[in-house]
Amino acid sequence: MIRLFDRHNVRSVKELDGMWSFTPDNGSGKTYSLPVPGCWEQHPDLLTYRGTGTFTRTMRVTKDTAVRLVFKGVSHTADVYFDGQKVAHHYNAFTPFTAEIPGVKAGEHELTVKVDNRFSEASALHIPNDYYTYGGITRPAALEEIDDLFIERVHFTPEQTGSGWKATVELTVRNIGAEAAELNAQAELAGVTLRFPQETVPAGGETTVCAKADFPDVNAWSPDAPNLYFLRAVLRRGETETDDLIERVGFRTVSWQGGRLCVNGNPVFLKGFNRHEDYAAVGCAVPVQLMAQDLDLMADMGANAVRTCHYPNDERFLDLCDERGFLVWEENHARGLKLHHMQNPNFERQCEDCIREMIENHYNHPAIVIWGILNECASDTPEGRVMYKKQFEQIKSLDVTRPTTTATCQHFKDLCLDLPDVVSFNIYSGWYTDAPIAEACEREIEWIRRDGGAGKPLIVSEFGAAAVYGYRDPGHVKWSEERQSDVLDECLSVYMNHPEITGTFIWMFADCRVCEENNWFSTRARGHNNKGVVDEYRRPKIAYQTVKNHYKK
Ligand code: ADA
Repeated sequence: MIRLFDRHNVRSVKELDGMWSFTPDNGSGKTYSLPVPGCWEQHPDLLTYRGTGTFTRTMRVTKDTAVRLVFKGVSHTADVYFDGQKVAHHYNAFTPFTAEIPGVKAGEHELTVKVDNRFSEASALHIPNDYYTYGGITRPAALEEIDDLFIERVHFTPEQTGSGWKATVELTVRNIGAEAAELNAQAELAGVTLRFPQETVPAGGETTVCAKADFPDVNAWSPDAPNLYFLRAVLRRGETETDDLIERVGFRTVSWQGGRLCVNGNPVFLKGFNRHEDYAAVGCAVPVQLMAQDLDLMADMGANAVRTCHYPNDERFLDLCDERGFLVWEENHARGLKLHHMQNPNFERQCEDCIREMIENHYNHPAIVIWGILNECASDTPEGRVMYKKQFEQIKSLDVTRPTTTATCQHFKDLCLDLPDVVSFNIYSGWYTDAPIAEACEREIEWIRRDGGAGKPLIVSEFGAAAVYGYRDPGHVKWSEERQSDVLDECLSVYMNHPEITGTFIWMFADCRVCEENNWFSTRARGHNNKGVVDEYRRPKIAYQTVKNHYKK
């Protein structure tokens, strides 16, 4: 299942989920049958395989047509071949990509995806880290049969007026044919028809057209009432519908003023969790039933927000958040990069691609209320500041309707606090330092206000403590469930009652696997980051109830 709703009535879509053949380049000479979506680490021979390999399958095209291959995530580098011809190259496990092929004949065709999950200079963002970089076609894939003129994307921007809502719909149409084509498009939303200006789309080019309308009678989307509407854009030739795209949207605004984050003008306090896409046995290829369970567990504890640390998430998870009114901080892919990592010659381009792919694809999710970048990177250096600034500017060039942020750990030396709309800080009082939690928080906020963050909403984006599931200790020593619970109890009492804080994101929801390389093994018992309030099987630790006592209030 690629999304939680049908995206087309006209365009034919066949999901490529199922068993593919996989040959790793590990000299074993073996070929496996592996699931897509899936991580190859689920196979006993490949539990720790870091390398390259080739996925293949055949697929049937039903008529002579153009086709579009959709990959929602391949970890981490993909080279895609259609009948032996290279049609796409893509880097980054966490963003979708497509390949369009005109003039395909009806019948059987071969699809080959070469996948690489190695660490090297070619990969600036996937490095040995405090989460695992898996291998495989880890998110769904699909084969679409398309007209040469097709809808690339639709962006919906709502605006609150005195009496109701207005919206702007931008439609981007691509022409992969050999001749210019006339664009004749309209969209339906909440009983209103939006007509787009007629334009000519050049051969091999794309055109964006725009339409606006009033929606006096719709119900707003909010955390308490997550009302969603289908927006269906259609292309026509004469009376015939030649292509369509369905989005699911919500009428809501996000604003940030007076030190608060507001949805539809109403201040919200974000009771959040940091969540990695990771689950025992299935790795990062988390099936939708487990995504739903994660949200059920978070909601059971009283949370209303989730941070997609440290990369863009599977769209089905975002769909679930839209449906449940869960507020999302989504961020680009970068964790703990030092200046020398940021000076990798591929860094800027790979970040730019990631930000563009994230925003273009996720723009319509009402649940997303913050865009984040560069968690705990070199924001304490002048060179780093230039890169932070550029990335914030890129976000604003793609979306002015949401605030930006970055989670800093450069306490008292960050040079970027003036750049984002919301200031967020990661602070591990009670775990990495024994500083009294309230005092450390006060010092931090005083510094933020002084050094560029005055007047901005403030979020504690990470705090917590590790506990090995099942390890109980009457002395509440570090690594025990009791100690984790004590730390979270005190942190939540302080942060949630602080008048200047507008959100708390617990580090973290569930334990996740980490890389062994780069010495992570020495501080990460069991090869896991153990700061989850549930373990990697979602078994609750003592802290589960503690968090509930605070978030459910
Ligand atoms: C950081 C980082 C997280 C995680 C955490 C920890 O703040 O942003 O990814 O590594 O620390 O567990 O120490």
